[in-house]
Amino acid sequence: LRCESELGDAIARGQIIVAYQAIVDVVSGQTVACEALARWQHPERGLLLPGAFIEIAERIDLIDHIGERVLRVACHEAVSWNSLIQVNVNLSPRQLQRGNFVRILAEALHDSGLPPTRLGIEVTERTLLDDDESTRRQLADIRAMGVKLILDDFGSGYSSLSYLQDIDVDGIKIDASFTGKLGSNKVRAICRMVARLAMELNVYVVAEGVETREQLDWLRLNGIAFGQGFLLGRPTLHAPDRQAAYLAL
Ligand code: G
Ligand code: G
Ligand code: MN
Ligand code: NA
Repeated sequence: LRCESELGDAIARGQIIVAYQAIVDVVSGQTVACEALARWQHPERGLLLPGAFIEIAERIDLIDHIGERVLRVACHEAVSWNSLIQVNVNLSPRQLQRGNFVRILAEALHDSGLPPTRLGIEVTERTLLDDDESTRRQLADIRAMGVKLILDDFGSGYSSLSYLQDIDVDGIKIDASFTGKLGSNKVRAICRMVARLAMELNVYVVAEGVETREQLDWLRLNGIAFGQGFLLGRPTLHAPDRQAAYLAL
């Protein structure tokens, strides 16, 4: 595929850019954090979403480079924003297999001047599947630096609960597939259970994929403090708005 050979050059040519999507306090509407999302500014095909290239990048072993690029750009841009919100970067499992991620992270923080406490790393259950000593140590090292660790897509895998038992995290993100089905009694029960679990573990919860007013109201009334989704803000190529337009007073 032409895409594959172009992807290597894309990184070198600075065509991998970063969009930011707000993570919002569902009560106040204030943006408290954001998620950095890779975009490929393709010279002919326009702005490409991760669905068009992240899987390819993982397959042909370029995800380390893209991940490092997104990390560096996100740190560099976030340090110049007026607001001091946290910026979360996604980590692909491959990036931990190399064993040098903690050094890359330290460099990105040092070179940008972003305080570690303003950075979050989102890991999925896929990252934790190869449950080896090296993975655990690197995740512990990330937290020891003061960087937040967030379990992404929570509930979508096979052993969400056992991962929570095994590793220490600062936050969890409820997968958008649950948020989209809050009309179901079962899904509401699951989400209330996750809110309770998070409270007892002293971690914060973000519901992903918030698209409707009804979903937002339900989260607010059921102790899920934060939301992310098109209702609260689309990914943008600049700093996210301080206040979700939807909830602006
Ligand atoms: O922006 P969009 O919603 O299309 O992103 C789709 C998915 O691609 C997200 O769920 C996210 O996990 C993944 N993704 C986006 N940017 C990155 C990145 O920089 N690194 C990795 N590993 N995944 C990313
Ligand atoms: O890391 P993760 O793959 O969960 O990233 C979230 C992805 O979901 C982003 O690529 C973003 O563009 C997408 N997304 C964000 N908000 C919404 C939403 O409200 N609805 C839908 N369908 N997708 C969303
Ligand atoms: Mn994510
Ligand atoms: Na997610």
